[in-house]
Amino acid sequence: MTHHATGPVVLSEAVADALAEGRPVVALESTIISHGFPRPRNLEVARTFEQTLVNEGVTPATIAVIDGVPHVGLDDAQVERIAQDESVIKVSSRDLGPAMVARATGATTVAATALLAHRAGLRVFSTGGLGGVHRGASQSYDESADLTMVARMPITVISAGAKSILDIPATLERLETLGVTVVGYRTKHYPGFYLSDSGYEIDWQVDSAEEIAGIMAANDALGLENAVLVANPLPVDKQLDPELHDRVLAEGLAESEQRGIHGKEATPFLLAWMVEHTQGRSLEVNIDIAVNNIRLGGEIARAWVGRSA
Ligand code: PSU
Ligand code: MN
Repeated sequence: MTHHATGPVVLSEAVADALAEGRPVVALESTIISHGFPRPRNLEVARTFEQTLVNEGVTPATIAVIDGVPHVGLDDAQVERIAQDESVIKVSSRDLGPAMVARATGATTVAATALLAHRAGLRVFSTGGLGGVHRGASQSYDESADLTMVARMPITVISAGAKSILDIPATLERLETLGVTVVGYRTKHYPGFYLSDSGYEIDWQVDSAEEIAGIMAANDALGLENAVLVANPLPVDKQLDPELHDRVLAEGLAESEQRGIHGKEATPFLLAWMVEHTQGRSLEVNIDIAVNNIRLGGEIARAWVGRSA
């Protein structure tokens, strides 16, 4: 593969060409692949994510650190490695420097992906659920670096809200403090990841990809450098059964507290707990969430390049 470097960041040929020709590109993170979904299903899922974009004429840019080099756009062998190699580490933005020096291979979180996507010149990034403030954070101080990073990166991030394993109202308060633009796609109800509605309201509703591209342009024109967070709920008939969700999540939170799970293990532990104790139903919902966000990301990326054309 021909490589195109922007500083230390290497772009795949497909991504570099799409950018040069003004075609739409959507960034995808890789922690969701390595640490969010169980093996071996995660490889099929990673391919589905990319194919969803390709089918709509959008270039996927899956982002990861391979042997110490940050890559924007992976080839098949690199996607396989992220999905299959158990030694792949979880890399947040603060881990990028050490991972590069150690020549490590790591999957990037929302924080690290947003940073690398921005450095590569991408404007749209789809994920499943954003990291946020963990429950009990007033004691543990556990708050995802996703929040502070999206406050600093002018990129549009499509998610189904913050993961319901988190403290949602606290996360919304932090997003407000940090000056992150939050809009609901066709709703004012902030979604709850596995659930279509977290029970909390947001101020702005947008109804089209064009409207979102307009908000991006308006923020740019003002010199704002924060992300636009697009909260995209799953349709109610596709959400996880709320009763099952609440029960299994409560058990998982108690278990993680008892085992003293913390730091970067907290989110993967709770996601895996949900998969195991919902007999895999949370996994199917998580895939639907991500695909739904990737589709919308594709539409927004198209609207964005359409504006500047
Ligand atoms: N969304 C998913 N599954 C995931 C994640 C997001 O559907 O596994 C990952 C993202 O990479 C996000 C990370 O950045 O969880 C948050 O981890 P932490 O809470 O440790 O910051
Ligand atoms: Mn954390």
